[in-house]
Amino acid sequence: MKEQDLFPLLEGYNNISIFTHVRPDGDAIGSSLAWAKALIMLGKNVEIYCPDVIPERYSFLPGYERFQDQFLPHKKEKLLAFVLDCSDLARLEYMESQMSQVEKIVNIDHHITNECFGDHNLVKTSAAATAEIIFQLIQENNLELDQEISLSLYAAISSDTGSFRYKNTTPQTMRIAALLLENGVNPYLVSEKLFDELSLNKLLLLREALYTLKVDEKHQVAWMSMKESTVRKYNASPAELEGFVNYAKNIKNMDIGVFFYHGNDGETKVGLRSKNSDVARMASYFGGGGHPLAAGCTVKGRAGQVEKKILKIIREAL
Ligand SMILES: [Mn+2]
Repeated sequence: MKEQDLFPLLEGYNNISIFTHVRPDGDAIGSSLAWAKALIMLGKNVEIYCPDVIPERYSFLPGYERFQDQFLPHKKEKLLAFVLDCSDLARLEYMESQMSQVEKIVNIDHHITNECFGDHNLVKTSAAATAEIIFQLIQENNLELDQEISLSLYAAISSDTGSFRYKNTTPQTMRIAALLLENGVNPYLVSEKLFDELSLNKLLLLREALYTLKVDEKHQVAWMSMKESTVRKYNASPAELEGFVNYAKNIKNMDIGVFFYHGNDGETKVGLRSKNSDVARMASYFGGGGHPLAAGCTVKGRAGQVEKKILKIIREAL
């Protein structure tokens, strides 16, 4: 699908649903809010769905309160769905099964592992963030790019590029960011909210995580873990663990950082980050995916056993 093909498609629908992935990041949230606002300004009825709680740190984004975690469409209405920033429909967790109520799915994403599950697929792996593709959609179709949309897009791109520091940051990323700044975005507000501000809970959880830090200097892997019960002890949400894996990855002479989150349901969510190795490939052994340098998977089994299994694959792959 090309950007210009979008408009004829939109003309056939008044009701549009936007979906994004579980454990939503800044790109998932910002892209959804920006695209929703653009469609609302076209006169569409738009709902936004995410099978998870939206972290409070994103509450500065206009429309934050619009996210819903239950998809209950009116049966009679013809529905067009946009699925944003999802490499596959399983990322919508329990909402995946409800997608049968949708007439057409448009899949917009930048993950290299994207399965092209949509009726229309706009997948650009060269884009640093899904928000870059949304920006292009808005521009190519001459839609209005107001200050609210600009803020959401800027936050999304800023989030997926680690504040324009990661390898995915391209000259095009900077050109788009420059245009968004010209539209009145305050870059300090975004970096303060996304990167500097810490809740006390997050800091206390980080202290717990750092106690578990282990390193394998030979294989240049460092890992940390946390149990769901620890998160509950602080009355916190697992979303507060976002970014912890980077502390392991960032250690000098380490290549790969791993974070294990052991849920009470016997499932471990594994976050993988790397400086140089393809961790998406490692995650794919366990049915996961992501980007070469940032990936994840979910593995069933006893906590200790899961950790051993994952570390074994990493050591063998290196
Ligand atoms: Mn993204």
